[in-house]
Amino acid sequence: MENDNKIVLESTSRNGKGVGEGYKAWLRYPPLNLNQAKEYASWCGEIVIAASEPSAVLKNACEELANGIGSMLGTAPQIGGSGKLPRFLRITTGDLAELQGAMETAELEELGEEGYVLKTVREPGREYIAIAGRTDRGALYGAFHFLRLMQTGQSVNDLSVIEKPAAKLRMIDHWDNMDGSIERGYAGQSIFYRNGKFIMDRKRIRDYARMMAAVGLNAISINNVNVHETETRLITPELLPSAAAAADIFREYGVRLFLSVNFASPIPCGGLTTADPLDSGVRRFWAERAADVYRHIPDFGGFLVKADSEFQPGPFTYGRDHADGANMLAEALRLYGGIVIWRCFVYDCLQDWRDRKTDRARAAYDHFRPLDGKFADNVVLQIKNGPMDFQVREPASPLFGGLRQTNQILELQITQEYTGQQTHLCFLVPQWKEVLDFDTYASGEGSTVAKAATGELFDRPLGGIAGVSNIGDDSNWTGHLLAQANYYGYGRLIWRPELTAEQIADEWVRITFGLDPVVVATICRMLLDSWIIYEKYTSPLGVGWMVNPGHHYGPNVDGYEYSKWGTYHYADCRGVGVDRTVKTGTGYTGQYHDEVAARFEAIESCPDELLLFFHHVPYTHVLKSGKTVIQHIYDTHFEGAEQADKLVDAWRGLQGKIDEARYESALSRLQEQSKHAKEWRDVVNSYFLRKSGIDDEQGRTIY
Ligand code: GCV
Repeated sequence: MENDNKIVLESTSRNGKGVGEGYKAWLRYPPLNLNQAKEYASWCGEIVIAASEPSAVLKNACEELANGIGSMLGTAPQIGGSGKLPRFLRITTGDLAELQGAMETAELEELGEEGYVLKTVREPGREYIAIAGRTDRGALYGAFHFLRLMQTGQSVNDLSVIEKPAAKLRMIDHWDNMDGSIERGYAGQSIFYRNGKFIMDRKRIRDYARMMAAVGLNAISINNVNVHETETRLITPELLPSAAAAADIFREYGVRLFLSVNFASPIPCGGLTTADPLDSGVRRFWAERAADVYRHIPDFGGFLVKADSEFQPGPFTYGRDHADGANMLAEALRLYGGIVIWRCFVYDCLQDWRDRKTDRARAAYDHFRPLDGKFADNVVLQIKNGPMDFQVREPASPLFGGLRQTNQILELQITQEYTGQQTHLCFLVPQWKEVLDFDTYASGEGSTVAKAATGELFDRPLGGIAGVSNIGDDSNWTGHLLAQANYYGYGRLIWRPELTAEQIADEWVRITFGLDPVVVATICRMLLDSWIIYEKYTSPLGVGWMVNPGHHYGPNVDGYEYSKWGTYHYADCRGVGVDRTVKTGTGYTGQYHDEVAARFEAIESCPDELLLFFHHVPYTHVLKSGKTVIQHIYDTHFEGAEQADKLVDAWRGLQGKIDEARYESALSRLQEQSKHAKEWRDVVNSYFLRKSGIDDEQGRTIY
């Protein structure tokens, strides 16, 4: 096989904003030390391809291996040899018959379309490491797994690995607009668009596709769910060729392309006067658009839809419900194997504070639970992890476990809208793990969100996880260098939800910064502590918000309290928190299954960290920790700001152990965080001192 696809991972960005190691992210492959290199070199002289007509995906798998190994060992293996060396790598796809006997047959049968095997096979006269998948995508993921072992310094002499992803759909949602901006983006501008057009920076998109494949992601939606005028035309002949060109790049790394669509498209794009889902002209419009999309992108994934949410159009305008809307689109896509991903982020965003019964947290469940069983088989409901909106701490959405006959996808937010906007360090994997492990009790104990989202719990044909991207055209992709860990960690976690946050952090740090034990230990600690540190100096005890409306950065305790968007904490001189109990509040706790409902309903059993999410309590209420609510607020805010300071010190301790550009770039973000954490501390503490009139027991400075 020719090296016709040679990958050169240059450290450049389209706008020339920077060059550096940051661009290479988890595809850095720096030279390895001699000891490690020796072991790997004995296996890596040759890559034998056991496939007669290697697909583009398989060719890329080989290229990744060759380039990664070449960069780490100094010599690239020969691709497409015939196994003349006593040891070699053998990449293969197909029925895996050759591994039967060496591996359990039942396990091999379970591999599915994307699983793979890494196996050291010893035969008389030759030894090889088999990197094998049923499909070329499986082999690609296997190739990246092999590289990961080398990157993290693990032995490959006796491999016997079988892996397959937990979730079928492992998706990234971009909130990129075609003018180049990114809604809730904190890492520069879009890598796809500028001034209403596709940029088609093939190299950057290709590098991005490689990064996705390396962490096992297989689907991408490339435009914002708030679909504006230009983006509405993405499904028309004017823009489809460009979308198809992007799809061509992603396809070669096993990633399917989706588009967010405007529910009202039939009006601006079809010249119709209505977008009523039951109107025959509207149905015809969508059928024609679907046919056209598939002419351009034969493996198109489907439509992602935000409807009747935050002023986006939807079926409500025509007196129809979400099932009518979603099923109409599903019918148009069905013929081609496409799906509709319909978002459940639907709520009344113009609430009135006098109305203590309306509760935004209830909204998704109230809208969608009654429709369970009414959606077509190729519709998937996309549900945000919590009932509100990606706050630093929320309980899991009761829709998980509430929908039994409906496909569902969990939506996480990788971009740090409410968690420090990539200026603050906030490693989100521990938060996501709590979500995935949350027990809904829908079918008794062990009915986790992970099982609900992957379709396992109710044996649904479709399921998965989607994450809102934190990527932009910044030279290091994520703005804050350490925010790369969130993207990486997202991919790894949703492939294998049983991985621990510690394992993922450790892996990312080794891949990104090398194996120096001090570097590994220091950065792992920083990452693993960071979510709790951020939580400490921001909004307390699960109450959320307290940010500046609009851009959502920085403290503003009453920012939403007196705004028409109505997202409340109800702090007054007596107490704080939202009563969401069935007994005296909004009744939200009743949306959970009994075991969970009972735990949240009673103050005694409600976990401290969610107390103010579920209950309105006096400042003198004593937490399980033994502290009063007010003292907890003061203590955590002082501690959090202090710990943010210590993050800077910890990073400074690594000077000289990390290349200067990456060291300096992360340092400046950490310094900014430390300054800003003090602002949070002071604003929140002063607010609650004045509201409650209760002094800090330790007499610290509160303005
Ligand atoms: C894309 C929040 C964000 C919006 C986002 C919305 C959504 O409200 O602030 O920017 O819009 O969630 O998820 O649709």
